[in-house]
Amino acid sequence: MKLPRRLLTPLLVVLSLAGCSKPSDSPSAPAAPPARAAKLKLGFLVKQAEEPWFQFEWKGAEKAGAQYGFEVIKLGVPDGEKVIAAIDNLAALGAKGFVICTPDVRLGPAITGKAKQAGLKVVAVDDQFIGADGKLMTDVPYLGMSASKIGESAGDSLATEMKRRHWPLDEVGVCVVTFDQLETIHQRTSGAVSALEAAGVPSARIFKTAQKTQDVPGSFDAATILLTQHPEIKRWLVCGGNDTAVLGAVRATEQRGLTADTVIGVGINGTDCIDELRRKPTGFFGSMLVSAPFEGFRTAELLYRWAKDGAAPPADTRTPGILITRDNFEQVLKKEGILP
Ligand code: FCA
Repeated sequence: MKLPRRLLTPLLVVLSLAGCSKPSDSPSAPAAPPARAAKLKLGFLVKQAEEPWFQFEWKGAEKAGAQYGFEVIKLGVPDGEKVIAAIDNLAALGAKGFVICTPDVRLGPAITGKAKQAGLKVVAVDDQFIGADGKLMTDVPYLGMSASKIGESAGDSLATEMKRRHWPLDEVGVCVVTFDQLETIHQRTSGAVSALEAAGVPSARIFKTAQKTQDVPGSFDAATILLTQHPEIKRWLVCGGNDTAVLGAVRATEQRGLTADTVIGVGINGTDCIDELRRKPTGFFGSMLVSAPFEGFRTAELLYRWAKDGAAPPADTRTPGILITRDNFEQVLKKEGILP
């Protein structure tokens, strides 16, 4: 009879413990069963462990681990030193590779060099490495969102909601919170801008403002500078590279007395705005949801097959996004396995 692995594992543990505890009962006793093969270990390193997006990626990776029988070592790596230390740790633990969303894409060559030395395979998730020549390192398997398309959908959603509310275009400004050092974020915000222009918003009313740090305070500060420069604008559309970029900007509009009636913000990720969408309407109208659990599952699965069977992952995999708003988020997030 073939026992499911779930049942077999505790049984083997019990058998091997029994074997160990009575080694000399009888010289003719059968040898203890061979020790259970150690699980293959894979790292999953993320730049911002505090961001729900990355916690959901970890959940997805652990689901893959449970399904295939490998161990996921989750590590937060907020800076370059932590990345290098994490790779050393993984090597010492006998891991076979890691998935990483790096804290700085320019660390690409250092990460791949160090991983090679340690015999670890690398898959990049979300933020694609930049090589010494300043170009994307397309030789490292990468999985991330379809950034331009998702940005365009965010821009389309803003334009649609603005038109539904019959906002006069000459009262509207667009606040675009950027973080151009990341190509994926650059593509998202550029996509949003193109869609807004295509929907008739004049380029002269579209204003970019750069985050210094990729978090709510970073975008709050960036947006505050912009809002201060344009006191004449009474209605704002807000977009940015992810949910935190839009959340910070919406908080900045509130600081200046603007409300859900005069601000429409659409984020990207869909994981970092759940509490916000549960609140009474705010200027944060919705978000382009991308499946973080799927990204975590798939990258871990690809790395596992590579480490175990030598099956190299595809060079570039992209994931889609869909709009969530206060009307549908509970239902969609449940369907995606993000809410229980
Ligand atoms: C980048 C952003 C994250 C998330 C991810 C898919 O790493 O910083 O918030 O959007 O891409």
